[in-house]
Amino acid sequence: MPELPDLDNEARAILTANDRGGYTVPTEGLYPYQWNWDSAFAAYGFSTFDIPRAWAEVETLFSGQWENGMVPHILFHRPDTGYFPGPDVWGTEGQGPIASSGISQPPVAATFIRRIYEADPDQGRAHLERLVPKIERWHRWFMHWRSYEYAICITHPWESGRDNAPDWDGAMAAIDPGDVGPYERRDLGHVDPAMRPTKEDYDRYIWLVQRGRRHRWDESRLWENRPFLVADPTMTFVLLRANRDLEVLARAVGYPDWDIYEMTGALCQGARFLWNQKTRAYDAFDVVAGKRCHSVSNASFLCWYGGLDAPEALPTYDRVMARVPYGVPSYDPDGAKFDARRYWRGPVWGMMNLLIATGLADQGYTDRADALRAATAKLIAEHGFWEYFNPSDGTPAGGARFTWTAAIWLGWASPNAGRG
Ligand code: 2M8
Repeated sequence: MPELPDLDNEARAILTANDRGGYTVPTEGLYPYQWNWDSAFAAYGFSTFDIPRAWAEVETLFSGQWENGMVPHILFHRPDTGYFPGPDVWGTEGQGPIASSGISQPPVAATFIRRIYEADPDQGRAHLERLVPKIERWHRWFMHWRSYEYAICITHPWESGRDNAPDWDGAMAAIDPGDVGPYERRDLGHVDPAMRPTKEDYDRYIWLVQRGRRHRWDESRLWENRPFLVADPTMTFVLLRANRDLEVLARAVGYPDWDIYEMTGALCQGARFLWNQKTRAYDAFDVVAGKRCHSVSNASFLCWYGGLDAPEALPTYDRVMARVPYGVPSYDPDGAKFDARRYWRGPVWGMMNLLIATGLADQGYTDRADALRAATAKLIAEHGFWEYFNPSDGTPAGGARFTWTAAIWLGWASPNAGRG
């Protein structure tokens, strides 16, 4: 195992190497653009050694905000043929100031902006004054266009960030992508197909993009007869926490807006709606089919991060963690769909671990939070800064030299980091 201080240097070198000037790509080759939540993690990583660069990252992210308040999940700053689907497929021209996708991603940004701000409030103030109204408009967009029973929904699996999670299997199976037409995937040129979503998944991903494009990404038109609408624990808990952080940021710059507080209250109600008494875990809800998805995932354990004390979810967490040496698996190892290598259907993701451990620590479940931090540090120290890992034996998977893995090392997992 390399000396830990070397890993700090390596993590900083990864962020610097993935820096494309004002924004950071998740990894060279596989993901050549700016992704929304990756970028917030990148900013968090940069804030441990270069605060101005951290602010530049989030400023660039919000420079892509649409007129309607949405902050897209990908900003296509510079053309790159190595990724599919690119801007030509999304067809969002005229919607935003920068070529982009037509959907969003979990809004972790406000939470990391708060951390960057608190690291140096004087330096951050001017940035906050610009960013707070933009964050508020984005959060409001979720409440307006993505809310069901005050839980936050996704309209495309890519919107959740947990692309091929079993949560969406039922909703995806109900889509007939027969008329999707031919297309060429690029991800399989970078990564072993056993670690990526299947063709059945991709047909539906692209079919949903084509539908958005046909409706010119007009949310009111898209809302009618939605073929895919699932209330997502990731979105709901992440927005709940982000909105509480927005309250703090708004107060810091004297931006009083009672709607922000109302959103928090509504989201608390939405969070409770996601509890599944059968699986004894917080769960996704398929709005189109009108039923719970019965999926125990790593997003189920974001309840504490969302601010719920949720002791009712601890036994399920303990059961899942006892099944693998490297938690938190992205899907229940006791579930029939568990696949230790395939992306969001089993592998462990360091950035999700940071969020889960942050919540556990907040709620006073300190032993579990410390154990998760130690396990994540061990995984990275033994295997490197990979995109995700096999939870059964730690084998690395996906892209190498990955931005968010390096970022969470610097901010949290490294023995030299402040507590996350
Ligand atoms: C993955 O998603 C993209 C599509 O957005 C892909 O597979 O092409 C997900 O892991 C997502 O959460 C992440 O933001 C993105 C970039 O790291 O990759």
